[in-house]
Amino acid sequence: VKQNGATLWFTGLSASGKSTIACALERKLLETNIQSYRLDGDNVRFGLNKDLGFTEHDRNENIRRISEVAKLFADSCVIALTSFISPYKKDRDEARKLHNESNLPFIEVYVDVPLSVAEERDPKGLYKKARQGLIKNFTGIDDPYEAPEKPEIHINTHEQSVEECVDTIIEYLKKEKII
Ligand code: GGZ
Repeated sequence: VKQNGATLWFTGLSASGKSTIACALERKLLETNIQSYRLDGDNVRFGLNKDLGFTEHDRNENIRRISEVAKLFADSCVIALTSFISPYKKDRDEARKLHNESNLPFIEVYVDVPLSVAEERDPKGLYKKARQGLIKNFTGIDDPYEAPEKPEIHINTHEQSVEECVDTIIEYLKKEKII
């Protein structure tokens, strides 16, 4: 199957649903033989970026490296799905610029959810630890999250099902003739 590459850049709080949606999207794309590759904390922060933590400087560098890797995937005609909090607007804009310079589509997907909902989900108990002061610089608690102002796609995992979110993204990709 001949396909064009692109990067779908998911951004949102911890427990917003970025990875869940990227995972479901990957499955859906596979059904139509479209190749995608997911980059997330599990395969990046434990390897390529294992030297990085969660200071502002380290998050900047985390996102910078991920942007470069995503660009390479997109350049090889794969759809890169990145699921990182990427809390700083500047870093996401740099990622976008990098893709623009190579004429590769960059689609920012804002996975929006109220902090209270993310905190209630708390699948790993990290919000609780952050509230107790056991984890410092936790996004949304004592570290910033700069919400995208004009994301290409804005989904709300609080009000939409995973299926609906995936359909919204698929529709966008079709409209833009990426798939
Ligand atoms: C935010 C943290 C932190 C701090 C550990 N702040 O829910 P998770 O566990 O699986 O997703 C979070 C992940 C965030 O890593 P990213 O690479 O996406 O962050 S960034 O884009 O800002 O560089 C969370 C866990 O790592 N985690 N400490 N202090 N999330």
